[in-house]
Amino acid sequence: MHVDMLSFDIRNFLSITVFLPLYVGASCRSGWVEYETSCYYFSTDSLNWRDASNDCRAHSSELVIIDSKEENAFIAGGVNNHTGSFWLDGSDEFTEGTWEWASNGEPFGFTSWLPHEPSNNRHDEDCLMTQKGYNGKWNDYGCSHRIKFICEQNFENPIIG
Ligand SMILES: [Ca+2]
Ligand SMILES: [Ca+2]
Repeated sequence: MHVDMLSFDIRNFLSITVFLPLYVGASCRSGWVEYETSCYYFSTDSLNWRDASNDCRAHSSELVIIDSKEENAFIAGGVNNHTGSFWLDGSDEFTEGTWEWASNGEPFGFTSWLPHEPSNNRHDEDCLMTQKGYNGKWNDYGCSHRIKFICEQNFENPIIG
């Protein structure tokens, strides 16, 4: 009886200390960061905006859509932990000056433009980016530049197919 009780306690101990941490850590894939209802990936490689968008889709995600001041602060924090510039999902390539989130066609709600942006410099800046030092502010930039990018996988609106 004493031995049975002991083995039962060990099983409980194992289930709590071994399986619980695995379960808690299972919601985002390795290398992705969880915030609210999404997992985010800060790329290490640099691609143009279209290739970056396709790379996110190949990993069941989209370039990041920033819906709120809080989400923007989270992204700004991540960007400040890296170097370089990062593509976001925003674009005005369909109608110049009308910014939308490309993956769902929704117009911008929350915005966080740098002063004097969007500038559409040289009439050739249709893609949204941010970078370390911008402190969460956004810039429009030429889509063919190769920079890093941020993917978002939203649990509430999962990408199908
Ligand atoms: Ca533009
Ligand atoms: Ca600009």
